[in-house]
Amino acid sequence: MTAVPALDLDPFDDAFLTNPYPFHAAIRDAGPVVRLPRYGVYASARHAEVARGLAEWEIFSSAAGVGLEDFRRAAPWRPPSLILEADPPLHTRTRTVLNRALSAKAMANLRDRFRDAAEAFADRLLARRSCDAIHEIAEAYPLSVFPGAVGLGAEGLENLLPYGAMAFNAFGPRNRHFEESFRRASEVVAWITAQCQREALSPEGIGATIWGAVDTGEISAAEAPLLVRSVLTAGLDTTIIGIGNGLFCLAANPDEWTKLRDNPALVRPAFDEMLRWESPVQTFFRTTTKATELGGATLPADAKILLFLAGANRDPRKWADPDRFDVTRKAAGHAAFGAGIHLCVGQMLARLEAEVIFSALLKRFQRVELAGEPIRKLNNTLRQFASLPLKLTPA
Ligand code: HEM
Ligand code: OVM
Repeated sequence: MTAVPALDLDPFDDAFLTNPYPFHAAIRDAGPVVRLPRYGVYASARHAEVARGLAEWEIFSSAAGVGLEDFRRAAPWRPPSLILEADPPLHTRTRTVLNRALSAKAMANLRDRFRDAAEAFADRLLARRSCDAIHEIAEAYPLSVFPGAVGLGAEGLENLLPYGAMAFNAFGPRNRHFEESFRRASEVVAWITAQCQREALSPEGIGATIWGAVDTGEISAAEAPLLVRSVLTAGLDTTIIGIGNGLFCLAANPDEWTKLRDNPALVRPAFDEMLRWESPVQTFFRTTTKATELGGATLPADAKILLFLAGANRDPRKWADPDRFDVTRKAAGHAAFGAGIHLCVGQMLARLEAEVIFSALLKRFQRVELAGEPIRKLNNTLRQFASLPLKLTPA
């Protein structure tokens, strides 16, 4: 039995978060599974092992949290998610409810509204020759449709992004990024908690559908607000970043923009390539329920393992020319939405937003180019930009 290689790396320091790809390569090349002694955890950045970690929920549990902290050793910063941070049978029951709230049928009901909003939004951009793609497109469009779809009112929406930043930083260590996002935690958490109550939500919408499952006896009145909280935590930053990173992919690869203009049917599959190439959610942890073998390594019980979704997405053992962004690539099998029983339950909503906003922009603009240096915003889990200056050329 060969020893598991130990690497003296901090996956949450600024050098790693700023440009993770050389570090992913080093981790993959060191072995299928490595140890990170700095945190006392195992890690993998290879597609095969990440896929196994995501698939085998009975061995790689989510119930001790999908961040660095083991919930059984230290109290989590908020009551655990009843879906993300749960195993069957609890997960099966809550997943059924969110599957319904975010189903194909629910998305079909949102589609016209989301498309009309994207078209009107892109029309207003037509007057512009430059913009900051993060604030003016990637944040502005989802913020104009998502809160209403959940059933939120118009007030206090400025709390949504700070809450998402906290939640995703909290999957990592209590470093500077964590502390900074938690500065105004008490007001932000209080606002989010209030919006999860039945009375705060409009009678139609994703939030109301979740509360409807209390009336059918599928979940309790204590569980409903936590499932609304899951949608508010996971449903906004992720799509904003998917769209922002996608615009970066296209601005940095102008031929790919042209290919999409020539073949609009590629827009939906191209979103998968954007997520593969510049994954919004970079990592999640699992916790072993018993001693197990993974990639030739023997992991003990109760061990945390860091799964680099974004490393799996650029593993040359899985992808030809992985660092190339190619809208015609078959990117199915990427890990950006996870895999297995926790596979992103909101992915149809994310795909809907991406399809209608990219289609609206592609119709109207001949070219989008980088007009300045993009600035990154560091988060322990999310890979994103603070600002992305674009030059816009109308068609
Ligand atoms: C699960 C990524 C959009 C709600 C996940 C997971 C990933 C992910 C990687 C798996 C977590 C795990 O295995 O531990 C993304 C990305 C998105 C996105 C990249 C956008 C591009 C959304 C949206 C919603 C949402 C729009 C809600 C409206 C959830 C929830 C889970 C989840 C509730 C937990 C599912 C479960 O544990 O069964 N997402 N997500 N996500 N996502 Fe998404
Ligand atoms: C949740 C949750 C939180 C963050 C992310 C996520 C990506 C889900 O509260 O259930 O999925």
